[in-house]
Amino acid sequence: MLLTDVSEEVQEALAAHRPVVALESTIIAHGLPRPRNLAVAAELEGLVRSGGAVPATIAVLDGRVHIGLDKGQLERVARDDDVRKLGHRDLAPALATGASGATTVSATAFLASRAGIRVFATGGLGGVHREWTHSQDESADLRVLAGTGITVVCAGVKSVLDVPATLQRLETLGVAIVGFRTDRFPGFYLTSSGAPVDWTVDSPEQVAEVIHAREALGGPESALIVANPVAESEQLDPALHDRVLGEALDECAERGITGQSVTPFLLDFLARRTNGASLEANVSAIRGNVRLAALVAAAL
Ligand code: PSU
Ligand code: MN
Repeated sequence: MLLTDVSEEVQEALAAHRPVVALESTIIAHGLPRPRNLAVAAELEGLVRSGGAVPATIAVLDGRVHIGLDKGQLERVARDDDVRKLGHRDLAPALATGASGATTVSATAFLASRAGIRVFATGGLGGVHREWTHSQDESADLRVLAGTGITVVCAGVKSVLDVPATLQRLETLGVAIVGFRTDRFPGFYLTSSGAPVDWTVDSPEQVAEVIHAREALGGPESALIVANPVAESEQLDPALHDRVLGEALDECAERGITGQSVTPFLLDFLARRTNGASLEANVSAIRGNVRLAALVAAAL
C-alpha cells in the first residue's frame, strides 16, 4: 500500500499467514487518560503476543500510515498533543498535509483490512448517539463496518449511545453480530445492554468457523462483530453508570460540545465522576477483547 509503512514483524507474519491482530490508536490517544494510556497500549500488545498473535497497532505519523508501531511511535501516540483523532474520511487529508493522528474504529478497520489483517480488537464501537433526531450524530464507524469484511472483537457499542438504535442501524447495514458466550448484547462498561443478540458462539474456533463460512460464501462484505462482554465482576456498577451518564449527557449539551469531541468528553466525564471505576471497566473490557481476538486470529 502506498503512503504506508508496515512494520517488519507484521509484514513477516502476514506473508507467513501467521495470526495478526489490528489495534486502534484513538483509544490510546483520546480514550484513556495519560499516563495510564501508554501503559495500557503496551499491555494490550503484550496480551496479543501471549495469545500467540502479532499486534499491529495502527496510527498516522507525519503523513504516513503505520501498521505496527515501535516503542517510540507508541509513545508519540500516547503523549503528543498534536496527535489528532482520525476517522476514515480524515485519512487522505492527514496524509496529504503531513499530519499525525490516532485512528478510530472506522479508519483502523479500513487500513487493517487493506493490509490483509482479518481480526481487529477494540473497546466499544461508535454508533447512533442519543438525541440523534436532533443532532444527527452517528459514528462513521457504522458505515465503514458495513463495507469492510473484517472481524471486530468489541464489548458492544459505547453505552453513552442509543444502543437499540445502533443495533437497528447495524441490522439495516447488514453487519452481523455474534455474542461470545452470551445471548445479550454487551453494554461496554456493563456486562449487558439488555438487548438480545441473534447468534451466540462458544469458542474462538467457532468464530473462526463463521469467518470461514462467509469466506466460502463470498460474502457479505461487511464486518463481523464479535460482541464480548466484560466480566460481571469487572463491570461498572449499573446504577452508578446510569446516574453519572445522565449528568455527562446534560453537561455535554450545556457546553455545546459536538462532533468528534463528544465521545472523548463523555468517556472522560465518566472516568472522573466515577473516581476511575468506569476506566477500570473500560480497560477490563479492552483486555478481554484483545485476548479473544488473538485466539480467534490463531484459530483462523
Ligand atoms: N472505544 C473505547 N474508547 C474509545 C473509542 C472506542 O473504549 O476512545 C473510540 C473509537 O476509536 C471509536 C471512536 O471509533 O471512539 C468513535 O468516535 P465517534 O463517536 O466520534 O465516531
Ligand atoms: Mn460522532
